Amino acid sequence: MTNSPVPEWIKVVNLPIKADERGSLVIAQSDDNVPFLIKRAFYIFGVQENGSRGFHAHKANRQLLICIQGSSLIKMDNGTEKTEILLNEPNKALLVEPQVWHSMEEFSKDLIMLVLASDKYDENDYIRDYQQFLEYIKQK
Ligand code: T46
Repeated sequence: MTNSPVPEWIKVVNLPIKADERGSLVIAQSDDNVPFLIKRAFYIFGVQENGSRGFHAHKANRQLLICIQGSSLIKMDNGTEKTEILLNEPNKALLVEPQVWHSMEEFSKDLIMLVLASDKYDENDYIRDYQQFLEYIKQK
């Protein structure tokens, strides 16, 4: 599944890299390669090998996930279809849209995952129960 074609409801963005003898620089810019205004950034590190996080959906918040170091298999479920994308390049970004149940799994030990978000943190934006998620999207 990991290398199968990306379904149309999933967007993978290859962020531009500027590389020279000093090293590499990757650019993420609102309304350019990030399709929302970035209001928040957070990152995840110090994970257990093969560990996982997430297992929720957002009501409105949009996010771009980037494994700037290491790798993780991102599993997504829109209530009808499920898919998974391996993030394993520091410039490969995955757009996780609202109302998509997602989990980040199979962490490499050296993982550093950067997340750019369209909204400030609001716990009321989270749906953390899968049955409630299915009910929520049915009402939409
Ligand atoms: C997501 C995936 C990709 C805050 O107080 N502010 C924040 O901005 C964030 C992101 C989290 N928190 C608190 C909420 C929890 O008490 O930090 C704790 C850990 O958050 P959570 O269990 O939601 O972490 P993950 O890794 O399961 O999910 C995170 C994001 O929360 C979520 O939006 O989509 O990364």
